Amino acid sequence: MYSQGLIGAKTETEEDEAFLARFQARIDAEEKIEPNDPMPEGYRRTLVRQIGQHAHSEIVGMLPEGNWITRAPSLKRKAALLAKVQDEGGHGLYLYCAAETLGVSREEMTEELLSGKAKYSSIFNYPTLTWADIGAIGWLVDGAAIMNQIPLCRCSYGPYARAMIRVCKEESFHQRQGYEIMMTLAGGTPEQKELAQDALNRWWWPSLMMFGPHDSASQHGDQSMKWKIKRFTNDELRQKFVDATVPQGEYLGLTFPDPDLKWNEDKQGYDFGAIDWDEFWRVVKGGGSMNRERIAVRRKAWEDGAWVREAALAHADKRRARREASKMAAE
Ligand code: BYC
Repeated sequence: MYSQGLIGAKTETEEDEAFLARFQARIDAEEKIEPNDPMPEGYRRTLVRQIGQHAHSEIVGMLPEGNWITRAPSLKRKAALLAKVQDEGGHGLYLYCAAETLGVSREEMTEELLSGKAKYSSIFNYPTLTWADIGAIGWLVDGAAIMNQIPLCRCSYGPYARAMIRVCKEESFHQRQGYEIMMTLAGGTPEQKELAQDALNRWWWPSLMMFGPHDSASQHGDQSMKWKIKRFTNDELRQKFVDATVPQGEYLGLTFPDPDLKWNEDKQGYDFGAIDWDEFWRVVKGGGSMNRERIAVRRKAWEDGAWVREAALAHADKRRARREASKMAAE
């Protein structure tokens, strides 16, 4: 089974029944777990995996949209897109910091991303072919991200939960800017409306895949729910997303690429067609049309930035040496 590396996993933790029960009692009492608190090794590893994947997704997620900054149709659109992409860089940094509180370094996490051991969201392996894709990403991809991330503000691990509060506020702006682009295109010329429809057709199913495999195939789901890292299952969040998004698409006058999508009065939600899980796993395992390019671009950025990291460390060393020298002189 393809599985993400678990950086820095300690194997020496002693976790007897009493220790695990005490930890679970804290979780059940809705206490936040903080970096220096005792925690089961599995809890730490699950968080490193999830927060690491989340951070990588934000950073890789800058690429498909960054592709359109120079071609945005107006100064207003360019400024908004630039701000959005910068926000995503910021989200990646908060999340790397949150993961670092669990004893892994950003360098280690980056190496796992570049070597292909660590995953990032499947959605960013699809290409952005037209300007309408920027609207569809904001509306659907950020919309799905918000649906997934609002509950993470109540995650049991304090640093992750607190990072998510600001991330969600910014994602909400991203979703609105995307929907506003879609409204403009859908209310524009027939050609513009056609671009919006084409983008919805291409981004709908990959957006549903963002929530992860069916609950029955979700390896980590049950344990993460028990530890209150996740508050809803993959399928629950996917259903909430469909229910919230379909009326928004109808308001735009667009149609969804799913003949089985229909309102179900009994469950007070939409039924929808089968997801192509073969496509999902192919993309997750590196077979999407953009996987290679995304990693190649990240590798180049990491290598090109080596001198900046070295200079920053040298500068910090110099300042520390100066501070110590002046402290000794004063004594
Ligand atoms: N893509 O047991 P499961 C964003 C993997 S970015 C790739 O259900 P879990 C944004 C999963 O890692 C959005 N892989 O896992 C940025 C596991 O493999 P490993 C990113 C996926 O963790 C810029 C295996 O499948 N958001 O917001 O319980 C612009 C089995 O899955 C995917 C987050 O990362 C996928 N879609 O649940 C715009 C949110 N789905 O690790 C927007 C935080 C599953 O055993 N993450 N896998 O090798 C989560 O909430 C959870 O990790 C997931 C998966 C719901 C994604």
